[in-house]
Amino acid sequence: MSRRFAAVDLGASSGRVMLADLSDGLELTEVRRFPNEPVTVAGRLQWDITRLYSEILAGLRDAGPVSSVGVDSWAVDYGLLDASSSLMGDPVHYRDDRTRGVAERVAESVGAETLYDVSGLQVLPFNTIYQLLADRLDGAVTMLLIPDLIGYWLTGEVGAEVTNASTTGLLDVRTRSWAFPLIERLGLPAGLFPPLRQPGEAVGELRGRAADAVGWSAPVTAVGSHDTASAVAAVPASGPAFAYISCGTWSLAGVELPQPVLTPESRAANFTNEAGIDGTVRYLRNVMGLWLLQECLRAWPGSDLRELLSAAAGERPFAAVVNPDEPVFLPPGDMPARIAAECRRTGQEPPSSPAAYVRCVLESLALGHRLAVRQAMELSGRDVEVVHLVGGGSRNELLCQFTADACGLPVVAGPAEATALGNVLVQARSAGLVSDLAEMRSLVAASQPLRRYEPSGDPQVWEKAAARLA
Ligand code: LFR
Repeated sequence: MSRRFAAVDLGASSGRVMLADLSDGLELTEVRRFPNEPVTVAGRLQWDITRLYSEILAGLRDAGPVSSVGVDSWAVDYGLLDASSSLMGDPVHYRDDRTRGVAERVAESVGAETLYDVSGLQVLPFNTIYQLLADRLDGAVTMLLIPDLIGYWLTGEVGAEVTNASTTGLLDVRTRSWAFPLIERLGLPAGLFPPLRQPGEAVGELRGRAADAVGWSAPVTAVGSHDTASAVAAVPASGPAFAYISCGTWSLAGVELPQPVLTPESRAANFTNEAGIDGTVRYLRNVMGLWLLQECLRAWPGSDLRELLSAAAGERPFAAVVNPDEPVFLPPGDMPARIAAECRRTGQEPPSSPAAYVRCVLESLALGHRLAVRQAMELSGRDVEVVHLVGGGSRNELLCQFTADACGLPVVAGPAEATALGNVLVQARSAGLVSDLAEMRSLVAASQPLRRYEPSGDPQVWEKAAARLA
């Protein structure tokens, strides 16, 4: 058996097929990277899923034969299959506004406490539960979350991988099975929800037209198919006293726990208990993340991120800060204009140049990281000595340093490709090459470049800035 594994990793702004070789340590190479550009069709923001699928096939073909393939993506979104197992339409993007008001209605009818007690999930307007209630489900026979849909097209096998299923709001946080009493109470058809599978289990064999297009076949293995679950699995921590920030389009900031935290305080702070691999709980909150920066860059065509970041380092500290999690920042659109409006609303002068906007975004995000890490520690009682910042954001030196300063804790940055690493390591474990989560993490620590940032400067200035957002 070869020691090569392929990871299909779909992010909200780009997808990639990565190849890992575990013959001698752990070597990861990028085989193919492709943009993920949502399309608005008849006023609805959608994922171009067939385009993504053809990129995946091309990437797998380029990767050459492997021992196994794993697929992960962003969470909550899904495709619906009809009675002939055809996709009923492109999956709708979680940033589409069709769920407006749905979460409030469900909280009124079922009770916010009940929902949290069943699923342990933070309320985000786009959770699958609210999307399903906003959709027309007539004719729908099966709901497949994005990685499960890709897995179905590759193998013909239907199922729901549990880490991603935990982001639907319809999985029982205690039993990790579908919450059928809640599903029925909401009037959702129970048959929509396919059997659950665990990370590490077989999905099926790459076959039919998919195998023809790829030119070889291999087993597809279920991984932590929620990208954040894979990223957390690859955090290069050596003991339990760590927090993590999986920083890309979103910053997912929290701690790893053996048990969920379902207290009223945890619900009030909108902390989530998502399923991690091996029964762990990803106790975290979504912070708006680099989306703020990505959308600024989209508004400034021709701008150069490297130049902006080095100019931002010289801008005046804390000239303006915003709460990164304001719901106005969620949809796509003119981000600088929304940041300016938010500054005015909170009595601050808006930034006056792109570099000043970038400074504002990075300081605001670091404040978001600080709050989420501190609350995760307080609400869970977990001691934290170090913050692991993984994902694409780990390449952003200014953000890493601000995060260390804001949290008052050392930040270990990297790996940038934590998600793909977590994906392949779960496959490698199923192949018997790695023993457990601890060994997976030490393999990452030993093989990937990491950089440590010590907290610097006067902690008071972050304290004061945080107070401005309170
Ligand atoms: C990160 C992520 C988050 C989820 C968001 C939407 O890529 O998966 O964990 O809340 O995207 O699906």
